[in-house]
Amino acid sequence: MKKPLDFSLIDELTKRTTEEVNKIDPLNILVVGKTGVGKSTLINHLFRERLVETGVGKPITQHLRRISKDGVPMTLFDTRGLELDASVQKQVAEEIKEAIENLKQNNESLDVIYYCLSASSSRIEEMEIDFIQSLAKQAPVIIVLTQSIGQPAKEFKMYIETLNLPIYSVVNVMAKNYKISEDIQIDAFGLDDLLDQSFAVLPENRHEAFNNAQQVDIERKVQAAKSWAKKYMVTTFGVGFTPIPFADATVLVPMQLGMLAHITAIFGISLDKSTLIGIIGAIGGTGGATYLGRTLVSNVMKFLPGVGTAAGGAISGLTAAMVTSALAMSYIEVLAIIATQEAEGGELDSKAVKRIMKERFDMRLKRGKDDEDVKQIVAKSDELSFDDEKPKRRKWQPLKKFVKRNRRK
Ligand SMILES: Nc1nc2c(ncn2[C@@H]2O[C@H](COP(=O)(O)OP(=O)(O)O)[C@@H](O)[C@H]2O)c(=O)[nH]1
Ligand SMILES: [Mg+2]
Repeated sequence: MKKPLDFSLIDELTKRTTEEVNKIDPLNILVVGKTGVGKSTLINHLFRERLVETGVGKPITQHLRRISKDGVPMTLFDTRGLELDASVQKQVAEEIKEAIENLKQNNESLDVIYYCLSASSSRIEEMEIDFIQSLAKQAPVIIVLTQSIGQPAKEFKMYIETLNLPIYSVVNVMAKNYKISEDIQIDAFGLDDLLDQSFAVLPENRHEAFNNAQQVDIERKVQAAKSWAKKYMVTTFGVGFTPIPFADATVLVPMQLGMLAHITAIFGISLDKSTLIGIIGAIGGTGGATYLGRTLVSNVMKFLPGVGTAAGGAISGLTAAMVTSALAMSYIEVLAIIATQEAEGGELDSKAVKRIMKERFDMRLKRGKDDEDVKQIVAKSDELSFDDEKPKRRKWQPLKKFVKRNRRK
């Protein structure tokens, strides 16, 4: 009889990813603007997963809706009714004030306000000017000129800048390709600019959440994840790393899972089970930690035949760093491919994901010490070893204990 498939590693990875995302300081964004200006379109293109449709939208007051989604460390507040008469507008303003008070009571804050004006109308009312002025007292305001087309939109931006409003900036945006006729279209633009302005205005401790939620600059996600992963490997496999006998190599697997979970959270992507099965399957299978650990080790021996004998049957810090780095870097590259495809609205081919993961992983293992990322990790680790070693040594204790505790009997 066939053994039932064991997906415990995948479940563990998913669970730990959720824990990692929950550790990120969440972000609160208010999106203001009249109905039809393009708030929903903006949100759906700036952030991943088409939040407006797939997120949980809760009306918190008559004109304010709170949108959030598990796995995305961000809450959006969407307004409605601003196009109605003055009394409704006043009410919207009151409700926003109330919502901000509530956030404060929960030790949260409103981090940025996107005030949307349609560039095609090229008009800003007295009431909106007053409203922007009062909002600016609550949080930094970026004015987003939606559906911006050509010179008139640029001129509208310049006009608003002359008003000397207490805002952070004005940005021209076309969030989604705009079809004028069968063969003429205006390509989407400006979201990258809005992203830059947002990072610039957000406090440092909100950058991680914002980078997780955005889908405009995938390279930025890649850089953040890679940079964390390299630091992690330096501290884990650097000075003081105790070589682990091959037979005990499976103790690396829980650590590596923790690393992948952290990477997934920094990157900001939701992976369904089948995609994860493809990725983990590509590097050695999902059949539990022991199996994966052994496969990883036999992979090392296959690609780096010298390693086994030279290290005396043990995995040195360098070898551990090589395997783990190959795992981390190829994982991040695959996430980038998936995220790009998702942002473009394409379908994900899980077979291709599996193939790419395997290709990248094998390629990095083959490069071994010559891999650029491994070189950086080694260099950084050498730097550390010249420092005062005593306090650093203490850092390795947890890993040593961990290895001991998990050593197979
Ligand atoms: N092509 C294109 N259409 C847009 C854009 N922004 C808004 N629209 C269109 O304008 C209409 C209203 O947009 P919506 O996002 O629902 O506005 P909201 O009421 O402010 O949320 C929809 O038909 C959108 O497709 C854009 O950047 N590009
Ligand atoms: Mg809407």
